[in-house]
Order: sequence, then C-alpha cells, then structure tokens
Amino acid sequence: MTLRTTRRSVLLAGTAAGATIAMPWVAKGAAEFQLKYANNSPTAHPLNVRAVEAMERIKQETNGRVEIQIFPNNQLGSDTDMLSQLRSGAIEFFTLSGLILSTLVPVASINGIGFVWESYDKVWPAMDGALGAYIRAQIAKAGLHAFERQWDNGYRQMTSSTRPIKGPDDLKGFKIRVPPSPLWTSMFKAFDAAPMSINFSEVYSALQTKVAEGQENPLSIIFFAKLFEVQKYLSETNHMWDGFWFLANGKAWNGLPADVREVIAKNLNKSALDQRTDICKQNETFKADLTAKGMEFIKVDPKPFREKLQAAGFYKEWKGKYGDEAWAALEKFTGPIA
Ligand code: X2X
Repeated sequence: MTLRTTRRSVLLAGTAAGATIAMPWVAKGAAEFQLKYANNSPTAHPLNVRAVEAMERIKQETNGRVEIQIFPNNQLGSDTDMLSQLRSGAIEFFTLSGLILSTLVPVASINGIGFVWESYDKVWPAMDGALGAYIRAQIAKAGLHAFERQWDNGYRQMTSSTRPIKGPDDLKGFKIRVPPSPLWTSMFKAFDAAPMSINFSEVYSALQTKVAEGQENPLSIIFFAKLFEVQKYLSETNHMWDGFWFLANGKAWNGLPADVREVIAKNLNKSALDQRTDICKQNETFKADLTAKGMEFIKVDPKPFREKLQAAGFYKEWKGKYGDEAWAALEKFTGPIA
C-alpha cells in the first residue's frame, strides 16, 4: 500500500472518529520547508496537544519558513508502518516508544526492563543523562536522529476484561496484547502468559472482539484511547516505564539549515518537558476518571511479579543481550538489578 493510499483511507476513518487536528499554521504551498510528523496517540493526549504548540512556535520563530504537519492517531498507519515511512523519508518526524524502536536499535528497549524504576526522580535523570545519551548514540548509527528530551508515555498498568490480575499467577495463560517488541513478549512469557504482538492501531478492536483478554498501558493511553470501554479491571502494577523518542529521518534532518534545526530542536525539547508535566498532573485524576467510567482498580504488590521474573531468568537473559556496558549505564540510575 502506498503512503498516499494509506493516508487517504485513514484520513476518512480519522474524520469519522473526529480525530483530526486543526493546523492553522499549515498553509499548503507557502512554506520553504514543509515537513510531516506522525504518531500513534489520540489527538487529546498531551503528546499531540504539546506537539501542536511546538509546531506553532516553530512556524513563528522561523518566520513561516517551516511548517510541520501533524498526523496523529495512526492516521498514516501502525507504528511499524510509520517507522518504515520515517526510514524511507516519506515522513520527516515520528514519535516512537523506545521499546518498539528496539526492533531496529536493540538497546533502545533497555529502559523498559520490568520493575526497576522506583519513581520519575530516577527516570528523568537517566533518560536526560548518560543512559539516554548512550541510547541516542545507537539510534544515530541507524540513520535516525533522536531529540535530547524524551516525551513521557508513562508507567504501564495491566488491564483485563475477563479476570482481575492480582498476582503473577493470574497471568498464567492470560491472552495479553503487547506492542511489537521482543522485550515485551519475553517478559510476559516469563510470567507464563500468552502474549500477542499487536500494533496499537489494532488494540481497541482486538480487545473489543476479545481476541485479547487484556493489555497493558499507562493511564493516559487507557483514558484517551477509551480502552475503559472494552476493559474492566485495572491492576496498578507500574511494571514498566516507557517513553517516546521524538525521531527525525537522519538525512532529512541533516539537510536542514543549522538555524532551522536549532529552532526545531529547541521547541521540541521544550514541549517534551511541558508534556511530562501534563502526564504527571493528569495521573492524579485518572484513577477517579477511569473509576467513573466503570473500571475497577486493583492494588498489587510488585514483589511477587519481580520474583517471578527473576526465577524465570529474565533479568539475566536481558543483561546478556544488552551487554555489560549498557546494563551498567542502566544500573547507575536504578541501583543494582536482580
Ligand atoms: O502501543 C502501545 O501500547 C503504546 C501506545 O503504549 C506505545 O506506543 C508503546
């Protein structure tokens, strides 16, 4: 399927769902640099709200030379499709979970190792510091540019339409959707669950048709993608922390004039920080919001989950895969793992 066809067909679907973003700063044919940015997130999600602000500032500060059009909500296809489009240059920008990016840059999933991040006070110094720099250097080797500041996806929670997940034993044989990434599949296999790799663009329908019983995502995604309509139980597992890298096609990025690059980078990095604050603030009210939508929250003890992963050899296996240097860069911030 060509990009053109994909975009047309999905734009139609997007319009029906009210999922388009008004972009008054985009005037077709006017700007010197007309660029495209795509993502998988609902339009009301802080990722898109803050991206809109960044693109407005970028247009202003470049005196109209740069217009970046946003394609939210999988309008251009799944994460897998959009990653191909980014690599081929069909789109210039894309935000992607590091865990999914690991299909191209293996070390990019390292921050997703389960049950290692005590709090955001540990996460951001790592991702803004040496761990993030290490990952970005590997991303650059794959021909992509990652902006310094990562955007927050969040701490992930497990949900289910069939049975509540209270401890690791409840995951036995559980048909859980996971994003396409070896780390996710490996972790849920270690729990003896039955993980199925499905792109986010297909998650709502996979849950609705009960192809999958459950899934796991941060509260913001569960709320804005309306997963509460097709899921009943929400277990507060905080099992992984996940963030979005704001990525550019390396060739397209390096082809832009230095002054333009500076304005784009400055504004994307600023909006990333604003977006992180939004997620934190909204997390305070999501529990009440999702309960009002009919979800039942379950408090869980993370300890038995972690012990199960350890007993299954999960940490040892992934330390071996990432290598000692990367693992040390992680442990520098999380403290000793396993
Ligand atoms: O696919 C998911 O579950 C999501 C939305 O969290 C990611 O982008 C990894």
